[in-house]
Amino acid sequence: MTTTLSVRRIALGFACLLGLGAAASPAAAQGELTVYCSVQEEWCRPMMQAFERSTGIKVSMTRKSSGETYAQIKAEAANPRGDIWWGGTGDPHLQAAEENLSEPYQSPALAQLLPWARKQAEQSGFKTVGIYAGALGYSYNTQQLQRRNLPAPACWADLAKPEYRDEVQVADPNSSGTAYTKVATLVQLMGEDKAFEFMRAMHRNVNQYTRSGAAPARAVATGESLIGITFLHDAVTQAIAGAPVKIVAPCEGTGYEIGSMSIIKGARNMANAKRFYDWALTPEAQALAIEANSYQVPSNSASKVPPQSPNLADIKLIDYNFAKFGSSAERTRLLARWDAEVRNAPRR
Ligand code: S7P
Repeated sequence: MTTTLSVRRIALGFACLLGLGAAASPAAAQGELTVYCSVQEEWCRPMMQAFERSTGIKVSMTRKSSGETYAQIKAEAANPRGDIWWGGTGDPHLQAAEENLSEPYQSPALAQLLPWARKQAEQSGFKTVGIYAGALGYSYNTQQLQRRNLPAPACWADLAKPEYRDEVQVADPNSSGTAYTKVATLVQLMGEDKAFEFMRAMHRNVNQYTRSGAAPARAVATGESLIGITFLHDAVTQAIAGAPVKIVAPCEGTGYEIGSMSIIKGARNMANAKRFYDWALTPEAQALAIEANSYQVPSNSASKVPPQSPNLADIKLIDYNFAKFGSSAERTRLLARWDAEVRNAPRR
């Protein structure tokens, strides 16, 4: 169209006058991408750098926990600032999908994904997709355990015992996807009222509700907390770094996450968001996890599962109901109940 063309010519003229045409880098030529990243910073950074290197697209990345990122995307819905949300537990991605905060997309790579990752896409109307999986559990510091002459915990039920007063750390489920997975897991294992009774009893043993889900694994590694509830792969990262930690898949059984990725509805850089999406599902991109000491099970069937990853087949996993616990009504209701009955419960 003439108007557009003439505007472009004028803009080009100005760019040449200012010398911008000659100075433009290949990255600028390829445009930009804003990524909200919900895995650990140590994995977010190399992932974005590798995408920039392979495409020339300039990435601006913000790292936040899963619940916080969901809340940010919701708050920005009228004027979206992010293009793609990569990583973080699946439930808030599913809630975003239901609330029409994410864009449907069927990547050509879908066919290469493992069934659980494809199912995550199908049940959200292709508004999110599985990128990795990992089981929930806890770790404890073996030196501290010995020093305090305490018995080794092996079950969820142990974490409410009086001998572990002030010894348990876990994140706040409002900010953290890991901690919401814990709430949903206990509800599915015990029934809702019993699970809340258990969480109120365990509350007396909690020394801190952290913002980030993986922080308790680091606190266990340094001996700051005896026990930390996290995904097992986050505790593996600490064990491999040499920390004196023992990793526990609770005896009653446990839940798991399907770490997910979603394109944000109204993304300003939609084409680049789809490019990132396709790239992030390749075995080459998924292999970057191991280099960043992240030991989730990757979703592409051709990706190598790190030998250090907890073997999901050896863990008593529940049949986690992602449709129910990732629904807007259920997640909102359970978080409100947790705030009212657990967070604010007396500790003595
Ligand atoms: O990267 C490790 C990991 O455990 O972090 C993600 C988690 O959602 C981020 O932490 P929050 O609990 O703070 O939301 C997991 O998806 C991932 O496996």
